[in-house]
Amino acid sequence: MQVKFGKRTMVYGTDELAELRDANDLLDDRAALLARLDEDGYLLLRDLIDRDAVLSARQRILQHMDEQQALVPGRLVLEGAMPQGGRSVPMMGCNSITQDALVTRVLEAPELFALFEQLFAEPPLTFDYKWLRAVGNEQFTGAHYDVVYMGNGSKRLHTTWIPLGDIPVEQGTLAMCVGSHRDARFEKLRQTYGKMDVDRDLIQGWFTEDPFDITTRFGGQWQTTNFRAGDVMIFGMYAMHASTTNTTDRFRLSCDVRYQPSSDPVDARWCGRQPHGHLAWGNKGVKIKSMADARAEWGV
Ligand SMILES: O=C(O)CCC(=O)C(=O)O
Repeated sequence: MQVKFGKRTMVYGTDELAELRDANDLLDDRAALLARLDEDGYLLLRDLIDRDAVLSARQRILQHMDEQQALVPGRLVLEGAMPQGGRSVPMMGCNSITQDALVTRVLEAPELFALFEQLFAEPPLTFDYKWLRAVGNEQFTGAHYDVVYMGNGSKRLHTTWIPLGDIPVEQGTLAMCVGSHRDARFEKLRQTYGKMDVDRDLIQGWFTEDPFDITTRFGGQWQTTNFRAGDVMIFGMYAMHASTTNTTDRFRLSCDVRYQPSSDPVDARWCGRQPHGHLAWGNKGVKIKSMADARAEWGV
């Protein structure tokens, strides 16, 4: 099936955009889960969070967007219909919608706490800041490592990507470049781009908008899947990821949240009752170095 990934069209289900594999059969085996995370760079767990809870959170978020007049008036709220040429609606942070009880039930799900306690062999903590997204038509996320945004604390920080609804690939799904977290060909990338912090180094965050720019230079394989409400994806700070492009007329709702062992240092930007967020990056008047210039300096 043809889908859009960044600005390219490619065929999902082939080597250029293959299928993620789930790790559900390993769920009761900590050593096997850790080995899979090390091997693949991610864990896809189907139906981990109670599906009805995810659908209730979705409905609450759509109601909120309706109140903000972000949806098409008169169209069924539950469809998440976006206005013509609909842009993404930012709802990130620690705010009334991310802290709504129905939403918190999912973003700070007991199922996630139990899973991370199993993985870390100690109680986890989660950032208060939540990256809640309603991604609009023709919008996508470029390829990046998360460490450039949130690498000032725990080295064992993990991202959990939560689809808030059933999301087919053409609506904008998370895609992983499998192999990027450990293949030797990515080492120079890890030692250059991977050492950056967007607030300290004032550079663009995305390494590239072109998925093939990664695979032709460094290798790895892009993989994604059709997600269902209840599924989650877990990965570390050095797993290159992006999203496919939303070519539908409905918002793609998802949230990415972070978990780490509670005894590790914490990146203060993302925690507290009113997390500060980025310190300089994205602020008006702050000059940001282009990724093209940075890449020329690094030679990657
Ligand atoms: O949902 C997206 O479009 C991007 C997600 C992401 O970059 C992340 O989970 O770290």
